Amino acid sequence: MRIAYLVGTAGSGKSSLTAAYAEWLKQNEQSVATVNLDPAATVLPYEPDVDIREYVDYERMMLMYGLGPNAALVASVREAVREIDALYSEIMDLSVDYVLIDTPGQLELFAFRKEGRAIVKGLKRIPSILIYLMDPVASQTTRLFASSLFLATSVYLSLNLQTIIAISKLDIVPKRILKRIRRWITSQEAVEVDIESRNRGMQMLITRDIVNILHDVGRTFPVITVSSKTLEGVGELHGAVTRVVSEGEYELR
Ligand SMILES: Nc1nc2c(ncn2[C@@H]2O[C@H](COP(=O)(O)OP(=O)(O)OP(=O)(O)O)[C@@H](O)[C@H]2O)c(=O)[nH]1
Ligand SMILES: [Mg+2]
Repeated sequence: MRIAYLVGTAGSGKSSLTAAYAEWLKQNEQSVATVNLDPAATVLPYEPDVDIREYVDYERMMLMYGLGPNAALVASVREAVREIDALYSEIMDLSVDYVLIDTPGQLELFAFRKEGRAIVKGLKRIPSILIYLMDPVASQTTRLFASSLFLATSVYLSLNLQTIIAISKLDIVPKRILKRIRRWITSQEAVEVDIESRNRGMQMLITRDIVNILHDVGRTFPVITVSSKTLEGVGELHGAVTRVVSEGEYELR
């Protein structure tokens, strides 16, 4: 059994890719289960096999404790963490090859708070990796790209799981933009030239410094472009998942 967490900013395509990747695995005769970790999800593009909403009631959290939407999310995930052993058993009982875990829209809730880390740690007995969804629409200038790379690296530092970057929405984003983002990830020289020609002053210096520091890390992440609508790139993503999983794991401390 292997776990892939799908993590990314709000609307980056986590739930869609969970559905698409699960469909692709089924088409290719692999056993797969999907897990929804978003307590506030109302409609999902897949039928989750394991669902955090069975463990916690997000609406009740809001009403009972007078919480706002984000505080109620934090409280809900905290409550679910108390049930981590039950969650682990439920996943193990599915006895599938691949478990795809769709994480909450609020990236910081899962990636940077102790509740998210506690879930990853609680399920760490199962070899786990991270698929970081990079939204190409939110990465198309050099400055946005630097922010995206920074965020992907931050998630990696926080969760300490082997990471694959999946650039989403391949079918709707112009090919030239996707090509440019891939080039920025693979060639430090290319990204530096573009940063210097497209920015000025402090913005240019900060963007260049961030990319200089993070480029070597970013290059170690496999980068795949995928469409959850057409399934283009999903086979390549699976190839990267099996490769990365066989390379071993990191310890979450
Ligand atoms: N055309 C196209 N649309 C996509 C793709 N992936 C996601 N979308 C659309 O982008 C929007 C957001 O997708 P979701 O899968 O809900 O994104 P998410 O990251 O789960 O969103 P939150 O959980 O709310 O943060 C939806 O309208 C999807 O239909 C894709 O590959 N192609
Ligand atoms: Mg979602």
